[in-house]
Amino acid sequence: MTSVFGLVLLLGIPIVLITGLVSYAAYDPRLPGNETTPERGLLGFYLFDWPTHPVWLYRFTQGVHVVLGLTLVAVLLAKLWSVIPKLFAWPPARSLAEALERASLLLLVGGAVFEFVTGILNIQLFYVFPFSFYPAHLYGAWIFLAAFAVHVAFKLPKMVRSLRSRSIRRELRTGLDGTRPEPPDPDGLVPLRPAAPTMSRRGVFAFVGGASLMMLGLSVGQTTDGPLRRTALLAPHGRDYGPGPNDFQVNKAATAMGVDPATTGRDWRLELAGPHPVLLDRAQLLAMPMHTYALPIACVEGWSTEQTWTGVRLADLARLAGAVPGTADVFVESLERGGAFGQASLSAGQVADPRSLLALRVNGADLSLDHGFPARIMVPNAPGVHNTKWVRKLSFHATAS
Ligand SMILES: Nc1nc2c(c(=O)[nH]1)N[C@H]1C(S)=C(S)[C@@H](COP(=O)(O)O)O[C@H]1N2
Ligand SMILES: [Mo]
Repeated sequence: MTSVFGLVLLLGIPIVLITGLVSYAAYDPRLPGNETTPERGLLGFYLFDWPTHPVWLYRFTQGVHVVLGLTLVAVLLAKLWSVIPKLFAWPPARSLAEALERASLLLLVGGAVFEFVTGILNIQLFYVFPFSFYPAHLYGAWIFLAAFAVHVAFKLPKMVRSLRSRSIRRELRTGLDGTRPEPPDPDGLVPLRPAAPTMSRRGVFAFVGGASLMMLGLSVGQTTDGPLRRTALLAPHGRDYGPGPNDFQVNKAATAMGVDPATTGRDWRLELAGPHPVLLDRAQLLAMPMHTYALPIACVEGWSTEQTWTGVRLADLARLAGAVPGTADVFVESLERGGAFGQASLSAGQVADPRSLLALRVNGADLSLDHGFPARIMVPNAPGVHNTKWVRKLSFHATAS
């Protein structure tokens, strides 16, 4: 039974790890203002510039990261439960190899629990831990990854052997009456004098599998648009967000982020910094060539939604400020005071993509204040957190190569 849970985790956890590291890369941590993990050193490596094609990629990878992570919670708990006697094994080690293995278990179990707990607290926006989520979740992931690799190296042969030792099909046909305790094993996982079984193995699988499917079913809807979205009962955000065309998910409301509505009115100006600094009001922006694209907002918390945005191309704004699209990245600053996401950098490739907008309207209406009025960034395939709302200033810099 432990091996079956182990196999499911062996298939699932690498996907959660890889999509998580992909998400880190999608933040483009090399660019100024995107750095959320100081002193990351080698652990902050990434191998490629985050692309703007296909537009749904981050929506997909981050949806998988969060939804699959939630789905695996029950399997992880069942796996830990099934090996709990090992936790208390005494003496702690009889050989150096065993000492190494047990030390790796501490990091394995600690790392897994830490990653799942911080991840779930984060998607619930429940910041009870006294440290910053991003560096902690990243560093925790590397520790967990190392311990996971050691554990797989130690246990893979045993897992294969025990999976081969009996027929899964026969096990699934065996009810409580036919359930027999495991024969004693050299590892001491099996009780020496087991009580009569109260549950069949297939019953345990049905229970754990059912719990996993329930988690999946109640959270996958938040990655879709359409009727399925209403089924995402485990998604923490509310369901009504604003009037008509603006009625879709809001991450952080304007008042919550200290955006003074007075600063978004007539006196608002967009500041363009670059070789030729420019100041524009909203009417001047609306007089520029407008472009409309359907682009998703894909939050690191797993939820995503595609809406139709209208605005000015970032490339046009770059040219207006005297920069050359394709050779300049941009540092975006918002009106927000105090929030962590009031500024972000976009790469030269993101600025140059014709679908990258300073959006003024959504679904045919002006942006609502909560969706970023007077203007917000919308970049294809960018993590939601880089679609800065309430934009105040864009600074174009020649990209360091
Ligand atoms: N200025 C500012 N922009 C921001 C944020 C913020 O907190 N402040 N949140 C970001 C995050 S994390 C996401 S997922 C998107 C959500 O956009 P929405 O609230 O319009 O759905 O906005 C992004 N833009
Ligand atoms: Mo987000």
